[in-house]
Amino acid sequence: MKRPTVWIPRRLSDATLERAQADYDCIINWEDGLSSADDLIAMSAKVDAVIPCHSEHFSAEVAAQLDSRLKIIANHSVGVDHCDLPALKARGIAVTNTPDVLSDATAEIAMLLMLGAARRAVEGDALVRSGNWKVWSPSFMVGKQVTGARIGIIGMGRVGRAFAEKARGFGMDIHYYNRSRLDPDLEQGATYHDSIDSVLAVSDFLSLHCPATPETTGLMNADRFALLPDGAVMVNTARGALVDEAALIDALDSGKLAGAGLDCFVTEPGGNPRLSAYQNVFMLPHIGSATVSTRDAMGFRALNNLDAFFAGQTPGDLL
Ligand code: 8YV
Repeated sequence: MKRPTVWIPRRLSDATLERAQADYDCIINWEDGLSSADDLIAMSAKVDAVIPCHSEHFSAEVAAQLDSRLKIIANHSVGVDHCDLPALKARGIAVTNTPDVLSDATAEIAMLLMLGAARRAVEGDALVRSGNWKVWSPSFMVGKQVTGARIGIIGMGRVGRAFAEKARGFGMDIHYYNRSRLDPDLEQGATYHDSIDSVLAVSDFLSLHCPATPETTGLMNADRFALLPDGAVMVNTARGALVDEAALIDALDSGKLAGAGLDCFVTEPGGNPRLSAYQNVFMLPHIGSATVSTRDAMGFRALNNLDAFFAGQTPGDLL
């Protein structure tokens, strides 16, 4: 039987590409550039499957124009807000994602951002690096301690729970909002709040871990920032769409927020140039899952889904 043809539009890990090429006829975008909607549509006539990242947008408009040859979109991501699932389903195209395997890497980046924002890492690094560190004083660069502080987590899925585990190790008092309360074995003593507003009121630190959906877009708006304790620190490793960036900047200007740690932005790639002026904002370019072991695990999980699909089975991560 002829091997299925798989399009890999981004430069996945070496181990992933090696395995993909061993098992499939692959078309690999070695240049790693972004693909336009027209590219996605054109490629769909040449391949049976695609392994995209969150950077390839399968909108309803694209879905309607995909060639019927394309049978499965095996995402190399846990988030699938770049895929219009109902539209793809209507076209009979299977869609999978890669949950679990990136939870720890993403939680580590959330921890880094939280500590960096709390302890003024951008400011301190710039001072030493520029050669302008001329004085030291006990009243100098005093930050905010996480130990014993309250952390509010919005979205207690896999990444939210991995982050909670790390925050627990730092002695934080964990509060969370989730659509449904977790079982005690998953909750691990964290305090459940049945509304976002309620968890915000106790969030000395806040970390966002929910998917971007029409319901969560702009979740952190001016009204919500106002509910935080004064001098809170917000971390976002989920999706830029969750935060109204103009409201975030207002909250930084007013001192409502002492700082923020951001791995994702409304505009990606690129970020928000207005935020560059704020040394109390620690920013990274969407690298939450960017570790060698996690990239391999994501690629392998996507390939496992493809293998199951082409073996006539239901892929483990079918959405
Ligand atoms: C990935 C992510 O780097 O998995 C996700 O949803 O946002 C990131 O961790 C990216 O999507 C890779 O495709």
